Amino acid sequence: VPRPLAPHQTAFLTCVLASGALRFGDFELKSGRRSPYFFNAGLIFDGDHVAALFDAYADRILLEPNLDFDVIFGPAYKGIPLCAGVAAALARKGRRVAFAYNRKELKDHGEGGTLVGAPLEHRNVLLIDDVISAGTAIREASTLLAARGARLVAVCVALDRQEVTGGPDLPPPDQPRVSAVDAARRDINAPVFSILTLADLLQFLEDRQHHQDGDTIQAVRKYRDDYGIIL
Ligand code: OMP
Repeated sequence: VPRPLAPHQTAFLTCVLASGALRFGDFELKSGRRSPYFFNAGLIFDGDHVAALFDAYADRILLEPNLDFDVIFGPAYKGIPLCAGVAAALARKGRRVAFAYNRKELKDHGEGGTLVGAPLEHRNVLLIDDVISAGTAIREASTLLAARGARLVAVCVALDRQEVTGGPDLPPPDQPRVSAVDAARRDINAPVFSILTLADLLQFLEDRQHHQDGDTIQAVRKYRDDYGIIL
């Protein structure tokens, strides 16, 4: 049953399409899968687009019930502007939280650590990231947080690609499909939620079919059928 997209989802889609961060074509993913769509959050660099992106994260986070966190953590590099921007957007909406991020390179002088921003030990932390496919990126970030004594409360990503576990080969038809997000959720022991899922994206493309060419929609549908969790 199709459900209408929420205002923050429509705002996010408008932003990622206008900025060119969401593209259709032929892309190779980290997993080796070839995808007809790709979300590159690094292409959202205009002030108005990035403001819309931060607001969309903040609105989605505020929709999540019983989310008890005091720090937003953004893994380097793309998570660095994200955690600051989303913390600022949340403050404007009346929710005050701190932010922190990591450095990828080790510093042997100055502040001496690989973390910048709010202290994480014994703090309730919300991890934010751009995309989840296989869950590798959020597993790595969760390991880093655990090493710092942080309590990971939840993960918020912009786009959940809703993929099955496994590599580039098509999942064997005779075996049950395992959702990569569910597997990651179990490993990190925290819920994962998103601004937009692949199902939402497909619904949006289908609803405004006169704007999007039919071949693109077909290709995204085929990708969902090939590598998606059963919806
Ligand atoms: P996983 O680590 O497999 O969950 O994939 C997430 C990462 O894949 C992102 O942080 C990106 O580095 C990259 N990625 C995108 O940025 N956009 C996409 O649409 C797909 C991927 C990807 O390679 O799967």
